[in-house]
Amino acid sequence: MSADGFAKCPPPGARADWTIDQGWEAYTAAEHAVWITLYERQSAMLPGRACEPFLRGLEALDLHRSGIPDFARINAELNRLTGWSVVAVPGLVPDEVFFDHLANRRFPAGQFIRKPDELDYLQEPDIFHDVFGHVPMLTDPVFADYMQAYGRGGQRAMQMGRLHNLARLYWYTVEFGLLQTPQGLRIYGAGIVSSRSESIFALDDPSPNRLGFDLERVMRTPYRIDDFQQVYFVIPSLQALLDATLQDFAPIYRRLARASDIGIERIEPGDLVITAGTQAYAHSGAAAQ
Ligand code: HBI
Ligand code: FE
Repeated sequence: MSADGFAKCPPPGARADWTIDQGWEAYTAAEHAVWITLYERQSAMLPGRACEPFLRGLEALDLHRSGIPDFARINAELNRLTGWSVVAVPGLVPDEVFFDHLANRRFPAGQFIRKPDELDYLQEPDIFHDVFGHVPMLTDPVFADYMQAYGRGGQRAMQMGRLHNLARLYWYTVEFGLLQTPQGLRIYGAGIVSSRSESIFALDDPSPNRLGFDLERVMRTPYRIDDFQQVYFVIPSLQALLDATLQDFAPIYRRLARASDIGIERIEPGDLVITAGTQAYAHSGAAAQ
């Protein structure tokens, strides 16, 4: 095992880059039914909540047609739109492997699907989170470039010992990001769009803070992996998000080495406050301990 808890070698049956065959023919009717249940639940609630690029991507890839999507089919369209493709992996892969795929416009997606009795709870990202949650945004040319930039930045962050800072950027954008639009706040983060309860909480609940996105501020903010977020960061546009990554991160990492983290509930003097949350949910017994 390496420091991040992963074996250095791919598991038996996986290739050197940790990819496996999707094995689409082997999914059972029960597994397809789980996809369809989740798809119908989420797609019904997302109009007016998810951003337009996500909803357009979902349509363009026709993700619901026959249950769990066949990567060969969606890759034909995804490749045509932005040059990205989806590759199957057994589960979480080591950071450097993950970054290498993203830097080459390949999104590693879990091959397995959650069980019918755990529709809302997941320890490792499955095919529904990865494909329904992440892949629609990869049809947007600007977001597609952002994900690649993140992959390229990963190697650099590891060399400089600042991976935890870069991982926060991923968390608060790719997983839990909100977008400001003329019609109001919309979701683009995969962790939100793939969750029934968080796609309501993130937009409507008075508990969390919603703050304007600032790259360095985000990199100083820890996150929670066990429950709804206590703070969401709002980007003014996908282009602004991409632009923020088109700079040398080395000076930022040097400043971060001397800066302290910002408490997860804090609102700082320089923050653009969209919602000052009550934190009622986080402080109630309902939150995970
Ligand atoms: N592997 N399959 C998979 N999916 C992820 O989202 C993922 C991963 N390995 C590492 C990782 N994410 C993160 O730790 C990095 O983004 C920092
Ligand atoms: Fe994810």
